[in-house]
Amino acid sequence: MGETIFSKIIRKEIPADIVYEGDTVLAFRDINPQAPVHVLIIPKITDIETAKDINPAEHGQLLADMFEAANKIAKDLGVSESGYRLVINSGRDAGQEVYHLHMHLLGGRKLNWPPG
Ligand code: D5M
Repeated sequence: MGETIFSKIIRKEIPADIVYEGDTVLAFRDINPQAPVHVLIIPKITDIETAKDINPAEHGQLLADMFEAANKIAKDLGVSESGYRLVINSGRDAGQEVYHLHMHLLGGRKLNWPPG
């Protein structure tokens, strides 16, 4: 269950520009960047397809790990002070393309609101 292109990145079967790796979380640059800094932060487990599949009782530590990674990446890539956006596209109307939970970290330019 949950086999996507991101599973192959986790298994290092296809290349990715990895900026962070922990026991539970992997982060790599988006192949189609929408900002100077555009990183995808993903759980290494593959059974959370989208945000609605998150079970806080089961996944609480994993979510904390994802935010810990985001904070570190933002610092490492120089956007922690200027600001950045964390986005989870969930489902069809949000334009989710890859059904493996992922958080976008976008920064390095002034971001518009509301998003398109
Ligand atoms: O975003 C899915 C994102 O995943 C989209 O911005 C492109 C990115 N993507 C797809 N394949 C790759 C690979 N192979 N490397 C890096 N980034 C990739 P969504 O929120 O589902 O719309």
